[in-house]
Amino acid sequence: MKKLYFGSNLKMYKGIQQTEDYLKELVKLTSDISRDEIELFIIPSYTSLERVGKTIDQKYVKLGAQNMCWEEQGQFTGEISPLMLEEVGIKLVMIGHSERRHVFRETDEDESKKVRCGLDHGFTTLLCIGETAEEKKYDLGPEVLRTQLKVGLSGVKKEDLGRVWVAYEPVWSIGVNGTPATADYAERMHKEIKNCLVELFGEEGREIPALYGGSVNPGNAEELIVQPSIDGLFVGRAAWQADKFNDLIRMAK
Ligand code: G2H
Repeated sequence: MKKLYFGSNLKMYKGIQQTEDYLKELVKLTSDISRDEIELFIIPSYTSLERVGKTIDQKYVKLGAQNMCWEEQGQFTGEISPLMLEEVGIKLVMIGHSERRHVFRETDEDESKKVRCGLDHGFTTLLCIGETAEEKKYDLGPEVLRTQLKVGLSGVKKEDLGRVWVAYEPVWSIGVNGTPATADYAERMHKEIKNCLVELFGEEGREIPALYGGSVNPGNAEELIVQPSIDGLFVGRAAWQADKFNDLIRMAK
């Protein structure tokens, strides 16, 4: 049975105490689920990381950061250093979320430097990719994903592969105004992703976990997760209450 990945990005929601309460409840509710079968991860606010890094056992839920600078220190006002993230003990860093790319104008080149830096600092590095509605309209999704993967992962070496994850999050599917991808469309894009990963890294590339994200909800989680090229679900709104996320995981696993 293949291992499944379930995670949530808390975006700019939940303060320190709320995050800790949420994580404690989630760990408790999912305590009977084998971590060999599912990998659970949560990406909260930076300000919560120090507290939950101490109070939450990452054997049960990996903790991640929502972004990171590619330099260790320097004149980078407002950025967060990999050394600062190491200090709080997180295991994972997310790079290139659609909101970073589209609201904060990050480029594939930026994501590439961040991915390399995340790996150099020992983090599992989750690269997010996805096409816009306009690109989808002209069926440019596969081409866009290929570019984002080729540039974003250009610094990745074979020995890093166990620590690279990819999330496919079509921009048009994200958030309150998003429409979830159909299972067929998501599978088609995930197949393209897997093929591209094999071109880049050989057969081992196929083992890189590829997660689907974008308006995942209790109504579509199961049909998405059973697709052969989808290894996990990256959930936003539908995961922000621990009991709801627990139900969704159990429905899908
Ligand atoms: C996309 C997604 C979470 P939502 O960011 O990965 O959010 O599920 O709320 O569309």
